[in-house]
Amino acid sequence: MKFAHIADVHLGFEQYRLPYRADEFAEAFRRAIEIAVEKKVDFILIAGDLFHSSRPSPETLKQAMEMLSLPKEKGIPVFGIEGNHDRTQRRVSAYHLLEKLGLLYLIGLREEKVESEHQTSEKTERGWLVKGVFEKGNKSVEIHGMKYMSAAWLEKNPPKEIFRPEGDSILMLHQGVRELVEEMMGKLPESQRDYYELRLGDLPKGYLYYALGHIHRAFLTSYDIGKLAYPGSLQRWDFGDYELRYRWDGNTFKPTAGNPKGFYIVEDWEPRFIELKVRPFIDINIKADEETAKRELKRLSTKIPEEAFVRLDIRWEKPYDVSKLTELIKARYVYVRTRFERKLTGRTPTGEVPKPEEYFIPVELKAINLTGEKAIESIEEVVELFLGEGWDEKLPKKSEEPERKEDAPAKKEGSPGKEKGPKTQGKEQREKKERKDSEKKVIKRPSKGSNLLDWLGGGR
Ligand SMILES: [Mn+2]
Repeated sequence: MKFAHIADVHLGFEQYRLPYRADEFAEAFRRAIEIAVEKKVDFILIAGDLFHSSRPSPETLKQAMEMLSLPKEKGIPVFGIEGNHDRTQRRVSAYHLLEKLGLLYLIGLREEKVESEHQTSEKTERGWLVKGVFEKGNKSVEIHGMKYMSAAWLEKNPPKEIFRPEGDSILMLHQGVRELVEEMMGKLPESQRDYYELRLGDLPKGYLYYALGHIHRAFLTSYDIGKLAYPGSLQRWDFGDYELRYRWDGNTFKPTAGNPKGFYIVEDWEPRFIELKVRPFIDINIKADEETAKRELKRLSTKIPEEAFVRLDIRWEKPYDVSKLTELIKARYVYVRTRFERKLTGRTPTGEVPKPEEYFIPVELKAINLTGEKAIESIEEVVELFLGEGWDEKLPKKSEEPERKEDAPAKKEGSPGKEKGPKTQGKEQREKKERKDSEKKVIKRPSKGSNLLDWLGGGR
């Protein structure tokens, strides 16, 4: 028995608002399907987030239909579950459409019973549990699973009560598992609940393979008598999902390799990772003055492939024109992020050296950090920021240090350092509004050099 395990395809994702990135996500899926077919797998699993959106465009649907026709022509069944990106609260999702066309068998809890060449249904108190079935010679495999569910739902409906392995079985889920997320990204604070919905022990035992999706980094381990795997996204998700990271140690760049992208082919329950060649993402971190940054980036630029996407993360004490730096890097896309890292020399009325958080209200801090970035997206964000709310906000009193978002671990989807796009503005503003009400006490700003323009002028 041989099968492919693919997840987090994200068809239709125009990453960084670049339409050609959606084509590249589609291309990676096409390659994965072609390889699976070439290697003559018996069936293919898609563990959620085939689509980037629950309402894919006609063009995206057409891509999915074309690519899934390939295994269909060869008589290779494809089993799928919906992920958090492409599930719907309505009765019919894009997956139902693909199923109707005979391109995919949807697994999970459903209102109606489904019986087909590769599906069977069991009545449960939560509805019909539709399972996948594959038979070959005298061997048969059952594929259990369901779409992405919230932590709250899973608490009321433990997977152990829903799923029981029967013979050789696979469990397919699109969820984050706390222990595994922590193994990949480091220990998470108790408050950080949106990275996982399950604990490892919540997974029912006795399955030979746990085909997971949701975490965008490839990861393989064992669980009970089986193997547990996340293939990760087929394309790089963001600059936290880098191919290579160059970190400045004060003197030189230290390179670190990231994780490969691809999927698994599992033969006799033994998974083998199939790497796909995808667009390289390179993350460069530097903290240096303009002259050093220019010299070192020029030296580094010879190592950057032209097709790469590059993030240049600059920490500076005094701003300078970043366009001089981006010119040095010949890459397809360069995203610049700048951050102030400078000791303040001013004094608060009490005579202490203040922290920036005490000096500036959150919206000002944000504007300071964004100014100097030349990427279109950031400029839009700055404009939105200046037009938006938050400017009448008061400084927090000293004891209530505001939460520093930069220090929070990666957002969902396993991605340290995910950029905040303008789309998150609404939410942030709401949060600020809520915070505003709770902050009544105000400290006085130091009289000199305390406004935004003074700060941007630097070098007091
Ligand atoms: Mn995903």
